[in-house]
Amino acid sequence: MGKKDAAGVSSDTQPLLEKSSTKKRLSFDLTDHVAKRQRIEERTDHTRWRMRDDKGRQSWVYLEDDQALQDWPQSFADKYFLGLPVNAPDLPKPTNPLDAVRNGLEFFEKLQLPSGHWGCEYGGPMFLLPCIVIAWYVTKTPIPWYYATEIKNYLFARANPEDGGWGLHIEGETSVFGTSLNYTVLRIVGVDADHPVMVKARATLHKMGGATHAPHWAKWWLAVMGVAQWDIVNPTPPELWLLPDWVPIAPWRWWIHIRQVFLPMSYLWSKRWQAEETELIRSLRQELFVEDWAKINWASHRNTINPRDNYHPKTWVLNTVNWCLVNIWNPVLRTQAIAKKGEEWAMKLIEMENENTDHADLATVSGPMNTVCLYVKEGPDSYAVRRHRERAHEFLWMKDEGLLANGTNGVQCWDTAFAIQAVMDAGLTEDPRWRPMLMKALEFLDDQQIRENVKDQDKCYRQQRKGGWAFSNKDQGYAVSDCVSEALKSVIILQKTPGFPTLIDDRRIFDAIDTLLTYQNPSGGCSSYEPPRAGTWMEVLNAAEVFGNIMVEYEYPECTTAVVTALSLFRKHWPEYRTKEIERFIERAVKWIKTAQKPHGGWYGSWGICFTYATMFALESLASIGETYKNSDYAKRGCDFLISKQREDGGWSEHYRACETGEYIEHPSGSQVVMTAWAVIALMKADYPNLEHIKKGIKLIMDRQQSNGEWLQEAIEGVFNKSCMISYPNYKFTFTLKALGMFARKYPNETVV
Ligand code: LAN
Repeated sequence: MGKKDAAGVSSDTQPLLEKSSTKKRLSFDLTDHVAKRQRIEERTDHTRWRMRDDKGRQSWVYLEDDQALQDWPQSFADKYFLGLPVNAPDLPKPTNPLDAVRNGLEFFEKLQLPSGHWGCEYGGPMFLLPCIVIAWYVTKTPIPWYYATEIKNYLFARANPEDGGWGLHIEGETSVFGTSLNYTVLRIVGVDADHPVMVKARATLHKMGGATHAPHWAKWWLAVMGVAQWDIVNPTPPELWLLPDWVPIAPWRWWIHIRQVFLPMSYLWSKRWQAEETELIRSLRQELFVEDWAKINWASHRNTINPRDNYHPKTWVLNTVNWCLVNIWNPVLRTQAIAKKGEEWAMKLIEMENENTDHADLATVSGPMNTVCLYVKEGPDSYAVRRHRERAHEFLWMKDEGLLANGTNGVQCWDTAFAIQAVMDAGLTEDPRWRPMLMKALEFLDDQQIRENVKDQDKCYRQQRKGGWAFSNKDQGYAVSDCVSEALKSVIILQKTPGFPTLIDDRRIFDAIDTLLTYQNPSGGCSSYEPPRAGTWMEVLNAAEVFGNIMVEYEYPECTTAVVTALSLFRKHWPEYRTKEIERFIERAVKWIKTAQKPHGGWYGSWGICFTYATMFALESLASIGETYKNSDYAKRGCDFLISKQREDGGWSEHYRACETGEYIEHPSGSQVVMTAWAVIALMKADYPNLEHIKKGIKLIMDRQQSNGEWLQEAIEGVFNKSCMISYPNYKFTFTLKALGMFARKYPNETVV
């Protein structure tokens, strides 16, 4: 890649810190940026975009220079991501599931990136791009014209065709959150207020009450911009970080994402910092509100919210706490010294996060917020700010519709682990045809294993992570129970396959196991990043309004199963290592899975939609201890639940609203390949006896495969915090392949075509 990078890559995406004249260039750009209008075009030339994969750090580069264009040709994967013709050849029509797997792999292999992983768009949430773009604006970070142009195109493409607004996520109904922030983004990237798209969006925003009706996070961003006044923002006092650790509500006990968002929020709220006033900011004050801006009683709108944004209404407890903070704590009791101490400790924690992630930060909300905090604290040219600026590129993704923000800095380790397992499930790991692809994938996971705990782990409230894997890459470095598990399984599978080297030695495998064993909760189940540090009662303090289940960790059938299956595989190969603990862990974990079954027989999914996803995992857990349809009532009821949802055409199709409501809901657009794959995998794991149901599902998956081996994108697959959906585009490859491969191996004599 080095050679390509050297060749005239647009200067705006070139790593800033590698330039000798950075300081000079930046100070020029900053004044320029404020004075001049943002340059924006109708579209960019899509043949000039390239995905740069620097050992699993992904960023999109726009080649303005013709010579660079020739030196760095567009790859198959680049074209695929951009929706350009890839001209993948037609393959012989498969007559059985295993041939369909081979065709699928033929296509999917071409999407493997140079460092050995699979990447993809990880969009869906519509509040992430605003975090990045507003942070750029208030920190006077220049926005390259080709970013501005494609951000505009993406948001235009994603505006609700009826009312012109934007929702919480791409399939969601229009909300004040989505509309107020994305409208602001469009103005920042240079779209005029009288553009028809803006006129329509503004009318919709006003119908919903305008920005005074936005949820907490939007009000916070607008206050940072100076478009709203700080009095409209419910309090986020940084002095909460000064509470002793034993205090039941102390923030270190909150879910990692909410505490990492609260951290920068609290810092800037305390400072009541606002960006330098500009023409645009003055104009937005007129555009975003229904009321006359000068006359708005900001404090009276702290709790004003449009019902569409109010998924989790604030509890009376939180409202009372907020009232006390606003009316007693802030004006009477909060001394300068306390505020200063709180701010200082919050900043220290932000700095530790930067150090631990090399300024990439946990995800796409806290990262941009931290950028602004550092800009305020250290000034525009500090190392931390410049490093944040360049790492922001790793959160952006370019596709046919334009430029969007990913939920994290990629899905590298996660999708790579599933890709390996799909090949394993089809029994093709020893086939020399797939060895180079698998070898590269193994090398990637080898490189991405986290080798050390973070510095001062206890001080910054982090969880043990040594030997683990993150969802994205090791730079981000947050080990997650199921990411560690899936990666570990894939490594063990390959390293135990004849012909593959042992890149990760036993000690490193044991490190992963040691970390995995820390994830079990007293109940037996496993959560995501850390075992829960407080009870679910903490949800009474959920201030975000738009999300559910956000304040603490919960136990999840998905995470629990991943750990169970990883430990089960591990103990087959290393029966001597921490034997008793592993045995007990598995026993207690599966017991918990049983308690989590819903009366209808399914399990609620928190990270995929919804009952179909989690039921697949739960049935796999049961199967891992030998409980299947014929000998387990739990497994039987799980299968019966899935069978009751199978559609006429053999497929399954669950709508994202199931995640919000907790009831299974059919997707109006009919069967979905990914969900069908989840359901048939579940039935096969549970040894469901009536093969006809499984065969019908397998046939649907095969029928949907294109002649070049690929599957096309259908409805959104993933979810978080109950209300926000997120895309997992590689699932249409990894889970379909897994389902077909499992079928081929389990029922080698069955035909489906
Ligand atoms: C993710 C992505 C991966 C996901 C799985 C590994 C699939 C899951 O099994 C465990 C939880 C995890 C790691 C997860 C947690 C929440 C994330 C990070 C996300 C859904 C991606 C984006 C989301 C994050 C919270 C978005 C920012 C929004 C906030 C509410 C802070």
